[in-house]
Amino acid sequence: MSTRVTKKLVTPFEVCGATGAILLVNLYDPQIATLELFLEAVHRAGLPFLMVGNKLDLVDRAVVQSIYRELGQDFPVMSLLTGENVPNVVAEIERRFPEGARVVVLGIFNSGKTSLIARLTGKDLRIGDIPGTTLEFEEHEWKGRVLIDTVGQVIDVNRPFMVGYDFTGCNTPGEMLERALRLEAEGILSSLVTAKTGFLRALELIKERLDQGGKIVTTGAGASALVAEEIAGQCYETGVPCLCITNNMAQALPVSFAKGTGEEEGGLARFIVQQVSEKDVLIGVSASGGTGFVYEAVRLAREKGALTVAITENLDSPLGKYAHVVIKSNAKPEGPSSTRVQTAHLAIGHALVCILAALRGVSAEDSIRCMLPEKIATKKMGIK
Ligand SMILES: Nc1nc2c(ncn2[C@@H]2O[C@H](COP(=O)(O)OP(=O)(O)O)[C@@H](O)[C@H]2O)c(=O)[nH]1
Ligand SMILES: [Mg+2]
Repeated sequence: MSTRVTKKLVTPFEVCGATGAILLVNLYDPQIATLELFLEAVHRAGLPFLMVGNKLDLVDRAVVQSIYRELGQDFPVMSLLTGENVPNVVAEIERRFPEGARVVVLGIFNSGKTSLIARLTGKDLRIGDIPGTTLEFEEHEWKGRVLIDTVGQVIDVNRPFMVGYDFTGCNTPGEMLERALRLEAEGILSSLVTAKTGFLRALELIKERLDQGGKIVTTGAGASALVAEEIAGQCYETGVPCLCITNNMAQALPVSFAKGTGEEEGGLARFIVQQVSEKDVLIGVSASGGTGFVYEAVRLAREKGALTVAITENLDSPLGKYAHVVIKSNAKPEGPSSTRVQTAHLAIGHALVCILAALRGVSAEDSIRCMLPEKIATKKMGIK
């Protein structure tokens, strides 16, 4: 895996002619696996670099210590929002990278790369919490140096296969199959730690809502729509009242007449929330946490008094921010590959529904009753 990822990252280093790198760590959602790959790439490229933690305002010292432990090193931490320790970090950047340096600013999305460059240069740059706000390399002059802003997800576009699995070293389809299934399984297992607290909390709160007569509504787009449908399907099979509304079938929904059904449609979010009462639970699924109608529906449902649960890989995203409870997967080492994330989300969804069923005392027989095919006598053709 490292070889491919190094290539993925080294290529842009070459393209932008970097002579140094700043690696920003989002202390609130560090995504250690991705950081390790960034680190490895920087080392392989032989670039002098400085790692800096940002968003110190959102975490306590114990979290910082555990990130140090996981990454095997200490580094300065700051908050670009409150300004805490920023002057020291700026001085360190100046010391580490001499005049004439071309410094590439790396880090996952939302770690504050653009915010740091804006802070240093005093420029008014486009900053946002939606993944993909910065999409191109952008150069900014700063005290005789050049700071290069990057995308949180750096991909070697010269490679034919930029999503999915890394088949480096696999010679046969059989080996590829083994690699693929192992990667999928790893994605599920590495989600255990990040998902557990949110999962248990969500379970408890959802059970409460169901006991009080509420229902579950699930939503998502694209592959996450499939996850949302699967959760709803499993709910049905275990006797939990559940509805799934995604943008896939939205053309058939009343909302399509008036408001549109795209991922960015507020009308779709409002339509979903119309079906959610304050007694209900809305589960929003989004790998990135940045799918428009999904996080907006969650925000509105929460306003309405419903319980809102997010299943996402990215805690530091609009969906992560708006949901009462976040079940965070940790399946994605890097890149836009979403196979592992979807698989992990499916596993989390299955676990959620099955554990709920177990806690509510649903027996195998009850469940089979929900699944039994049943024919209903119907009128004969032509008889009115
Ligand atoms: N709480 C908090 N938010 C921050 C901090 N620094 C940046 N942000 C916010 O994080 C989001 C992402 O920032 P941005 O600079 O666009 O990140 P990038 O994707 O790495 O370029 C924005 O909403 C910023 O306002 C910080 O220190 N604390
Ligand atoms: Mg940016």
